[in-house]
Amino acid sequence: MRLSRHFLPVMKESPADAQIVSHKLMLRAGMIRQTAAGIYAWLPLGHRVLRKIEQIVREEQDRAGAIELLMPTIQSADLWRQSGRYDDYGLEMLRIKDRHEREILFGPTAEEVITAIFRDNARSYRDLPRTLYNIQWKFRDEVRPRFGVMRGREFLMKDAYSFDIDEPSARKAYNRMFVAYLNTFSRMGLKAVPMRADTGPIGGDLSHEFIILADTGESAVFCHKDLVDMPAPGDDVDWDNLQDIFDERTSLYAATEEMHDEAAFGAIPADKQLSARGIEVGHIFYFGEKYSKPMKAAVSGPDGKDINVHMGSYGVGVSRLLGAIIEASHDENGIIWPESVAPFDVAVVSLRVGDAAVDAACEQAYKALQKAGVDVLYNDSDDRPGAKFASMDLIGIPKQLIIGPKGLAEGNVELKDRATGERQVLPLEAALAQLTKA
Ligand code: 5CA
Repeated sequence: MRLSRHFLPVMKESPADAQIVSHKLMLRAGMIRQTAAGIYAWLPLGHRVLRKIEQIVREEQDRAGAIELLMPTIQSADLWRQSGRYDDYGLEMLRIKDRHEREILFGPTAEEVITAIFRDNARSYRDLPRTLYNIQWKFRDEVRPRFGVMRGREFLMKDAYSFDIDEPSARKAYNRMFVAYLNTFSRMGLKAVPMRADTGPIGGDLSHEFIILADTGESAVFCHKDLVDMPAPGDDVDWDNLQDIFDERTSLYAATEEMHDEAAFGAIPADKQLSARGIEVGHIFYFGEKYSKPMKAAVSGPDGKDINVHMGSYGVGVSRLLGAIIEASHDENGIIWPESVAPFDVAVVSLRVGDAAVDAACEQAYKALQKAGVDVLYNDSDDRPGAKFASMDLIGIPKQLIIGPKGLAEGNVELKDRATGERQVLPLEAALAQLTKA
């Protein structure tokens, strides 16, 4: 992508209406623009990162055996009457009437829709177990939308739903999502701690929130320090037998404010007690027959008798994750993207556009990197070098390949690492060899 043809409206100053660093940086880096309270347009740079995050979430769902589908954003109120949640859900639900005065709504979550789909299309115990997921926009009319994409009204969520014959089988599905979540967040460079959580309007009695520790987090959380640095399990696990991993991760104390037990927390050795603030990036629930019973989602068992399916639901805040990653990874100059979610892998920065040697070297680098499958942003704008450095640091591309007339005269370019600030001076070929090695 050539910057001269891109749409990247970066801002020098911090916008006054943004309170936390991730919101400020997303606005300054030209990633999002608010179009109404809690509603954002995703500009090209933000959209690229959103897609990368979504893809990691998707790959880890697939690995855990979940199957992707796509449900609509608009749902019928009738379905919510079947589960009994229509009146209970309250003001957060955006209720709409169509031209025939029929009641519809913009989905805040999709338990009802998926339960109806499963009910109407699954017949027997042989259709179980299944976990279905989609990545779709949700709307919640939050009282106080704030902190940019962290608490939006419209936001992108991955929501998965599991269907099982009984509770032991449903717990296996829960454990699979539990492990998939640890792997998902770890691939984004995040340390997520699973914590016992309140189930709120979704229901059920088993639930974990996945929390990223950050001072700007909206929830107060309490946990054993050893949980924070536990590495993710990885994909080399037996997906049907994850109980040991689940037990290992849940035996140490970890709870959100609503579930906090001061006595149990006090029993942890004092130097291991961690009381912090956190960002909820995922939330998983097991609620058994809460929806299947009122909505009559049953399958015939081996003996021909109907059995209500046991269900769980599993959410990831895909758009919220952009904010969470930036909160966890930035410095005074801007965002530091982990390579896995960076909008581009490399920025080629020309220090003198119009200089024949510089232009030729930049073109050569740009083409070679593109050919090697590297996502590259070619900064061929006519900004001054200082402004270019500042904007490339601000948008957080992991590697900057800086090409100027002085260096080239000596046969060199500069390769800068955004995270460490480390700079190497080396011939272009050597720099390209480093950037294209797998
Ligand atoms: N049906 C369940 C699981 S699919 C559910 O809706 N769970 S939830 O309410 O906890 O939402 C799932 C995730 O969406 C949360 O963990 C959070 O990361 C994200 N989320 C929730 N509300 C918002 C919001 N207003 N803005 C951005 N992300 C949000």
